[in-house]
Amino acid sequence: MSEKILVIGANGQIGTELVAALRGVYGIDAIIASDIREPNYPTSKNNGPFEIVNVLDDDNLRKVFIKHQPTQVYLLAAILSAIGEQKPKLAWDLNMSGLLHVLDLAVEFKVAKVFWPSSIAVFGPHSPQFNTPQYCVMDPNTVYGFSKLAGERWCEYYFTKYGLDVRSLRYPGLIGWRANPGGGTTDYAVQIFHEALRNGTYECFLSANTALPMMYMDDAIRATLSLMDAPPDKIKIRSSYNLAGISITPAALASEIKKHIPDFEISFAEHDPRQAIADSWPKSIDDSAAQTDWAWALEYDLPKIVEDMLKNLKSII
Ligand code: AKB
Repeated sequence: MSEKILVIGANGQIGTELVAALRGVYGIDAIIASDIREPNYPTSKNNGPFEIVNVLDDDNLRKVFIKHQPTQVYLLAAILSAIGEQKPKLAWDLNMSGLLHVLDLAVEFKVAKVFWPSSIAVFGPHSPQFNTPQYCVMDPNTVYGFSKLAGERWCEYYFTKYGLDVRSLRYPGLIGWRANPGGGTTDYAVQIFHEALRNGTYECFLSANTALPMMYMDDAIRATLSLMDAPPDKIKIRSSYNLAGISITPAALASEIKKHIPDFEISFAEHDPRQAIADSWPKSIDDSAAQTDWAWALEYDLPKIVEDMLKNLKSII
């Protein structure tokens, strides 16, 4: 069967990279990129079919499904943790209604596979902080976090009730050079590279020893494609899989950057609201279920991430 893959939220940090990766696998015309705005990162690889899509507008979304009859849908449009706290109702509405619109249309149009990203934000202050297991107490206290947790329950429900093949990953903070993150708590881990190269200094909004699970974008894209390629019987978890990455603090990231830019200086802001969000999240994650079920294996450690980020960013900054 020839694939038609609709990527909703294609202009974001993940979408930009995912569209390029999918076009590399399936061909340019098989991937329909879509977003609420025209693309921000018009790289040559990303040029191809594009639609303006507002996931809150059911009619608009339906027209795109009718026109392209997608065989797979990746729904990436979301409001992240930090912006979600500034616009709680909008974050809930976009993250929840957007998902439900897509799940309903996917059932109606008999879409073969759906991908929807969850996050480490589904965990909360009473979840185990170290090596956080797949199943444990979950009491997220951000709108983003509990919208993702509710979304996971909906995904599992659509799989069980309607047989929809929906798959999901709990992404850690993602570090990539091709596109910037927008409005998350882990954004510092991308900003730090830009500022180190531009100014040689960076004021971090999280404290020096705030450990969070982080992953290089190349690993995140590979995880996404291998989850989506796995035979359905290998996908034992239909809510969302833990994905660990590596546990990184701002201090450790800065000291690795200093190995390449010896004059780089980091300072730390006091009283940033994102600190409380970071403190409520796990410091490290157990992703043994992903390793067992669909053979997940991480490639990028901290030195490799820093080397690759600096090499690539230098060529575009
Ligand atoms: C955020 O910081 O909000 C996101 C996430 C961890 O899901 N990057």
